[in-house]
Amino acid sequence: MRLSNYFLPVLKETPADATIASHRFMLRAGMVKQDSAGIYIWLPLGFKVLQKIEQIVREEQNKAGAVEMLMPTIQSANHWKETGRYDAYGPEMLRITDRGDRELLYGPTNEDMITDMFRSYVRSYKDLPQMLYHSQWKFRDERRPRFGVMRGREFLMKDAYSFDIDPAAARVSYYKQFVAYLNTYARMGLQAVPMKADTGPIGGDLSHEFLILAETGESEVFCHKDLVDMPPPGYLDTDEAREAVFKERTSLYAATDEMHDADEFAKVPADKQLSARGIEVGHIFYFGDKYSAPMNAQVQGPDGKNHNIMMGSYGVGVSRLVGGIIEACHDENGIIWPKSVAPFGAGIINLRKGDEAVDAACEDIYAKLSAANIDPLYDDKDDRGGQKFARMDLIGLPYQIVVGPRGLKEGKVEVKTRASGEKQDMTIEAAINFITGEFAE
Ligand code: 5CA
Repeated sequence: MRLSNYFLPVLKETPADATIASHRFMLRAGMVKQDSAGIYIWLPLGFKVLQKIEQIVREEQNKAGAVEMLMPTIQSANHWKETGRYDAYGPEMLRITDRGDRELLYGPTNEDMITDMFRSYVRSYKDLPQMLYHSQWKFRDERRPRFGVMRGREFLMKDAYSFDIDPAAARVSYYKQFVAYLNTYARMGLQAVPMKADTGPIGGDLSHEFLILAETGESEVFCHKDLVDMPPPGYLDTDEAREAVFKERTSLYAATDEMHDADEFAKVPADKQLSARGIEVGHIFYFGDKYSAPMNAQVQGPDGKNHNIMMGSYGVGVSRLVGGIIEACHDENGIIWPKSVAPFGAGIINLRKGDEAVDAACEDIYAKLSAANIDPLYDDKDDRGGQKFARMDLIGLPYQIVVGPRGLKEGKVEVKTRASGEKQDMTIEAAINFITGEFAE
């Protein structure tokens, strides 16, 4: 992409109402624009990152055996009345009436709808287990939308739902998602710690939140330090292996403030006690027949009798993660994207537009990085060098290639690694090889 053709409305001033780094940088880097409280327009740069995160989540869900679908944003109130959640959900739910006075709502989650869908097709245990998911916009009329996309009113969530014949089989599904979550966040450069959690309005008795540690996190968390250093499990192909990972991670103390037990925490060796703040980037629930029982969603078992379907649901805060990753990865100059979610792989800075040799070198680099699928952003604007450097640091692409007349005379360009700040002079060929090599890892 050539910056002269792109829509990147970078702001010089720090917006006054943005108190945390991710919110400030998302506004300044032209990633989002607030349209009304907690509702954002995703500008091209922000939308690209959102899609990359969604794609990583999708690939890991598919590996876990979940099948993608799409449910609507607008739901009939009838599903929610049947499960008893219509009144229970309270003012967070945006309730809508259509022209025929039918009650609708903008979905805050989809347990009720998917249980209704599922019961209308599936009758036998032979059709189980099943795991379905979608990424879809949700609406929750939060009392205090804040921190930009971190606590929005409209937000993108990946929600998956599992359907099993009995509680033992349902736990197998839960473990699949548990492992998939650890791998999902690791691919985004994040260390997410699973913590025992309250089930809230979703319900159920087994639940974990996945939190990344950050000073600006909304939740207070307590955990065993070792959990923060454990590597992701990677792809596991047996139920036993997944259960072992679940047991390993949950044997160490980790809880959010609602579930915190000071006496249990005191048993953790003092030098391993970590109390910190965290951002909840995912939440998984096993809730058995909480929805299938009132909805009469049953299948015939091997015993010939009808059984309530045992269910779980599994949410990832896709749009929240854009902010969460920035909280974890930034410095005073701007964002430092992990390679896997960076909106462009590298930036090319032309320091002397109109200079024939510099323009030609930039075009050459642009063509070669594009051909290597690095998806470069070429700053071909007329601005001053200082402005270009500041803008490129702010938007946080992993690598920058700076092309100026002086270096070119010696056949060199400068390659900057955004994360370390390290600068190296190289030939164009070496610069292309270096960057493509970094992405091949
Ligand atoms: N139905 C279940 C799981 S599918 C559910 O709704 N879980 S949840 O309420 O915990 O939401 C799942 C994830 O969505 C949360 O972990 C969080 O990362 C994200 N999320 C929740 N509320 C918001 C919000 N207001 N703004 C941005 N992200 C949110």
